Amino acid sequence: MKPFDKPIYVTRPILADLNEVNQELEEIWESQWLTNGGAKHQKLEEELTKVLKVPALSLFNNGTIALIVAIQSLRLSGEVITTPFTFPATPHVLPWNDINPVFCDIDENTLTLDAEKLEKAITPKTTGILGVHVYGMPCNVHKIQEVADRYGLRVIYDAAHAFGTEIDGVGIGTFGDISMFSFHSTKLFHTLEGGALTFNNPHLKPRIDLLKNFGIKNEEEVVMPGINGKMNEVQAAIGLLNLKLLDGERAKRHMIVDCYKENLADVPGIRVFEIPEGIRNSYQYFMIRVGPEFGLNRDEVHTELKKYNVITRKYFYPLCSDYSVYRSLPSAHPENLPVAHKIVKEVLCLPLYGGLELDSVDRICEIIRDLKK
Ligand code: T4K
Repeated sequence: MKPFDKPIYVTRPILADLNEVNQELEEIWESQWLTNGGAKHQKLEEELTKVLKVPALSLFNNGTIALIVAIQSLRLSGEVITTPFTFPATPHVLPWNDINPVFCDIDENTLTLDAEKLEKAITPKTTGILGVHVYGMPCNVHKIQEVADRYGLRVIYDAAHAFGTEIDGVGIGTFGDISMFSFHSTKLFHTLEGGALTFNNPHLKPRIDLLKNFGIKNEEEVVMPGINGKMNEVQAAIGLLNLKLLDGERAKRHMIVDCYKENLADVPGIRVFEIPEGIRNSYQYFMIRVGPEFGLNRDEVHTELKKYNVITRKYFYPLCSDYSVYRSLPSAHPENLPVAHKIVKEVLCLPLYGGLELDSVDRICEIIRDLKK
């Protein structure tokens, strides 16, 4: 099998028609209103509230700042329980709020927080739970809420990968107190860089909007120590254009995922990530697990595929609990996180984006099957 002529990356962004982008830019230039809650920003907030099926939403310049603000807005302190199997941004937002992360193990099937192990991690200092819908797979939201209610804890979800994920038709951004979505260029829906918070309690919006704008209430009053988390008009305009491409992109990714599943179903040692019934997939990543029966381990598959110009990613290796900044925390001890330690050696994200030809997917699968021989 010949290598691909050009690298096949794990993802590629959707790109709006340049003429339409120029038209949007002309409107922005004409208005001379570039940021600070302009018309495009307002329109995108309205549109996304509908698309994500949430009661309220606030846009941000990126997902990480949004998550920092989410924690500020609920006044969390002390300790917050989170998952080690995620992108660095998730635990990092805690020390930025002077909070200690407490790592809890993950569930073997969903790879999200193991809700059954949460209670063991709660101490008198715990104020919240920060779950991650990793690869767009929902956390066990009902059980997590039940534990949170029993102990009076707040629940925040990192839904960076979960744009469009739904549980029985209910938008994923409606669970818990606040959810954060990332609109980074690598995401199914993007605004170049960007993000949003969604929440059920409409009273949170004024506080969140103040926090993302330096705490400025009016020309003469600054009422809280806010930050600059504002999305600008160019980002919002790109978002409005990308919304038009969303359904098409989802449909193409759906076909690609089906093609991978069909091709890899009977390869011993390769396990695909199954989305349970009732869950609408976000099609953000296509992850496989490479088990011992495959013969080659995950790292070897990653290296071999690179020789064919297939650039896969080991999201999310290493575990956050293994970063030098967190390693010494008692909860970061590998004995506390056996499932996460096993999973993180097996996961591999294969290329997934609408522009990927089905022929290329077939070829990638053939390369994987050949590696097995
Ligand atoms: N929470 C979770 C669970 C997250 O996954 C993330 C972000 C966040 C929070 C924070 O949200 P933001 O603050 O970012 O809104 C990428 C993204 O930069 C990051 O946003 C994302 N998660 C993470 C999973 O992936 P890298 O370091 O893997 O990116 P990079 O530059 O290696 O890009 C990956 C591939 O994407 C490239 O090989 C090619 C392609 N690509 C990338 C970019 C930037 C393009 O084709 N075009 C592009 O412009 O982190």
